[in-house]
Amino acid sequence: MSYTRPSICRLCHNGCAILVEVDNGKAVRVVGDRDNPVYAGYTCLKGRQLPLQHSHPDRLLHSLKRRPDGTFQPIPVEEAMDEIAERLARIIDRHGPGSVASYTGTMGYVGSAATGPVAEAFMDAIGSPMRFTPNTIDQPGKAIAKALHGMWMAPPHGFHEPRVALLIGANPLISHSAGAPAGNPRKWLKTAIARGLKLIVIDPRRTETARNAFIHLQPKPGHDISLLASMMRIIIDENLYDKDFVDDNVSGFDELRRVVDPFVPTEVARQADVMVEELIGAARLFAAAGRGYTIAGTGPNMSGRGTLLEYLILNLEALCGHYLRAGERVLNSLTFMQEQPPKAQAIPPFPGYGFGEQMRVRGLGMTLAGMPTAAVSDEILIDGEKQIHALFSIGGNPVAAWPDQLKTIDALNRLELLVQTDIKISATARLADYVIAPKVGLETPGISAVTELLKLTATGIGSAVANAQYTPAIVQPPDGADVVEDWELFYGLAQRLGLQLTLDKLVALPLSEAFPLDMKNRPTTDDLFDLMTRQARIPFAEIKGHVHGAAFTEPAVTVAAKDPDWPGRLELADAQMMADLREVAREQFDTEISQSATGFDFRLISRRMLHVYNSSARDLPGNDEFHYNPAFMHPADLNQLGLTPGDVVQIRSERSAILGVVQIDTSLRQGVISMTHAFGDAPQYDDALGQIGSPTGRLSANDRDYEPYSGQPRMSNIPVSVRGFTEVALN
Ligand SMILES: Nc1nc2c(c(=O)[nH]1)N[C@H]1C(S)=C(S)[C@@H](COP(=O)(O)OP(=O)(O)OC[C@H]3O[C@@H](n4cnc5c(=O)[nH]c(N)nc54)[C@H](O)[C@@H]3O)O[C@H]1N2
Ligand SMILES: Nc1nc2c(c(=O)[nH]1)N[C@H]1C(S)=C(S)[C@@H](COP(=O)(O)OP(=O)(O)OC[C@H]3O[C@@H](n4cnc5c(=O)[nH]c(N)nc54)[C@H](O)[C@@H]3O)O[C@H]1N2
Ligand code: SF4
Ligand SMILES: [Mo]
Repeated sequence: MSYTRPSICRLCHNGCAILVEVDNGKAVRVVGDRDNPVYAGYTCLKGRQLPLQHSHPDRLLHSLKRRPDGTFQPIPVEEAMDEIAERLARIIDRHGPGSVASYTGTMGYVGSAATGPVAEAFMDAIGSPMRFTPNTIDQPGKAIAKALHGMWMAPPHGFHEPRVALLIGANPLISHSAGAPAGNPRKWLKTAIARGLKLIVIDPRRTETARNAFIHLQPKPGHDISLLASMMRIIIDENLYDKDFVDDNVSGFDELRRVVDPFVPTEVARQADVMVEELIGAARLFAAAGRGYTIAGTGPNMSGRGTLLEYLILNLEALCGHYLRAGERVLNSLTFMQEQPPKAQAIPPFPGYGFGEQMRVRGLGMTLAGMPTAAVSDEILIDGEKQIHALFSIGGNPVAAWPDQLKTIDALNRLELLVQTDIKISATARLADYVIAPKVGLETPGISAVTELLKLTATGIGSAVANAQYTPAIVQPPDGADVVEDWELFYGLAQRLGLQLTLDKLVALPLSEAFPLDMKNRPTTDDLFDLMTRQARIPFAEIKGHVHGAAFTEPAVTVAAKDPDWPGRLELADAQMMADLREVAREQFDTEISQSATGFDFRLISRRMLHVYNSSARDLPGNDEFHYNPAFMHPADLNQLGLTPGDVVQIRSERSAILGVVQIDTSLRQGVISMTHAFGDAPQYDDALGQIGSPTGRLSANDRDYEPYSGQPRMSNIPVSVRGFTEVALN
């Protein structure tokens, strides 16, 4: 029997509306769903390959248990849960609940909206605060800076008729992330530009996105903070800022002007190696536009001082008054959740770090971005109280994605218990005591909540228009498979440990009500969605009624006027941020934290490739060109080193070294190497780099050059040396 069903792609956070052709119970074809108003038929290469992911020969259809000799044996999932529960009880008994940690990775959120909340409920029930996510090794400065700056109680302009967009190290045409709304990024950008949007891009690489820019600044990496500070200096001195907005809603203006004083455009431009006319032009264009947004992506957030970077972005947005005002309509209100009614006034600053649970290392602790993931390996390796002895890694891949790979591997090997949920034997699964085989995308019901919640992280990301969709499971797992949803692992363990789970989140956002789960009769995923959406703005039943998804802009949501005598103001000059900015001026504008070692002539920067999603989708046919992650370099640099495309090089940082296969990229500036992360495996697999690539995370040290608030180490703009390497024969 053959039929076609609408669904949601859950391979990445873009949440495309798709049509799935099912033949004999198997998904055989995926195309974009033209009946969804937001996606209008859009998909990418990865989504169209979903059927291949489901039927992939390497896909795990049974859970695995590691034997003492390191090999795996299949184990029925219920039996695996019996054993894990027993071992967990012993660990908690001996070391306390805080010795159990969870890491919910990208697929723990993107893959299913139910995973995160149930994992959190489990950690609540055992009483451990040690919960980690990729957020603190991604763009943690966004959440922390918002607290230090204060928040506008209505949305920013964002995608609402922008006249200008400043994208700093973000490449939405490939990442479907920072800079363009959920949907078809290329089409959106093209349409916006046709309507008069001026795009400004700051990126050391002339990216797919930068090719559409009105102004592209192509600086050395790591100069974003000085460029932003200089732009603000120009905007203030030329009186280009939004004076009414600043007078009414902002404090710290004079202090900010004093602190940006050293960022003289000619000097900043010289250090960053851009033309001063372009820097001044970008500042003028940005401020004169009236409406718009600024957003930074992963690159600059990983290049040192991410919180300061994000703080300056908020300052620039406030100076230019890029916020919706009283009477304006909000087009992207949440659907699966209620929000505070929008109001044209500011919430003053509140603490963003320095509260809650503390780690034992580097003075790190809880922040508004979450707990510092970059410090987990230390917390496993350092003996004593508060040491982590058990880790649940759910839809994440620490060996591939965490900074300081060698330390991560040491740490995972030291654990008494490592449980990994994974669709394949990933680099992390290889080290696990138990690998739990999950259901994947089309085998599970889904809601598009992850996509819509993204807008809460910053301006210029997430949905432009409220869009919501529900999908039932479209296909059953393959015959004979013994697979569960990720959340069912935690439910099963809680049952065995006699714990009561209470659901109080939608994805990662707190609900105002908590729902105890029935611990006798296992709820369905749909039951969980029902509970999580009790407070939805659009009733869940109504969302379900639109099988292709729909835009829910009615009833209209409008921004209310400021309360009389409201005192709240956005803060431009947080004392700590201004101290940090003064230090950048002293460092001569490069976010150098330690440049002790010499001989590191290149900077390794991050980038994403369309056919992979971190370490997911790497094994799909996808892009025929590269199954590994090339070390892209400028042809002149290759020439100078006497290298030709396809050569193997050794890339060495102060911390460690990896191999790379060089390829030409004329879109790069000289002196940088651009590589995608989350490829490769542990060192003993390095020789396979032609097939599996190399892990750039090995080049980061987690205890040097780290961001003081989130603990995020340098993961882009890493000083490295490059030399030819002949010991590996590629086949
Ligand atoms: N196809 C695909 N899509 C993805 C992912 C994927 O792996 N593949 N990953 C997803 C994830 S987890 C995330 S967080 C998002 C990230 O989404 P983005 O932030 O858009 O990620 P990138 O495409 O890597 O873009 C980062 C850019 O920063 C530039 N850059 C590097 N260092 C610097 C610097 O110091 N300064 C400046 N100005 N630029 C710099 C790089 O050249 C690159 O163009 O993408 C998501 N989407
Ligand atoms: N050097 C460097 N390091 C980086 C970055 C960088 O730019 N440079 N980017 C950082 C960023 S932004 C992020 S978000 C992190 C990502 O960090 P992680 O989230 O830890 O890494 P992923 O590779 O996304 O892990 C996804 C895992 O889930 C598995 N998987 C796939 N589908 C499913 C499913 O349906 N269910 C389950 N249970 N598992 C599934 C995959 O096989 C893989 O093992 O990496 C960070 N690391
Ligand atoms: S952009 Fe993301 S959600 Fe859309 S088809 Fe590609 S992988 Fe799926
Ligand atoms: Mo990310």
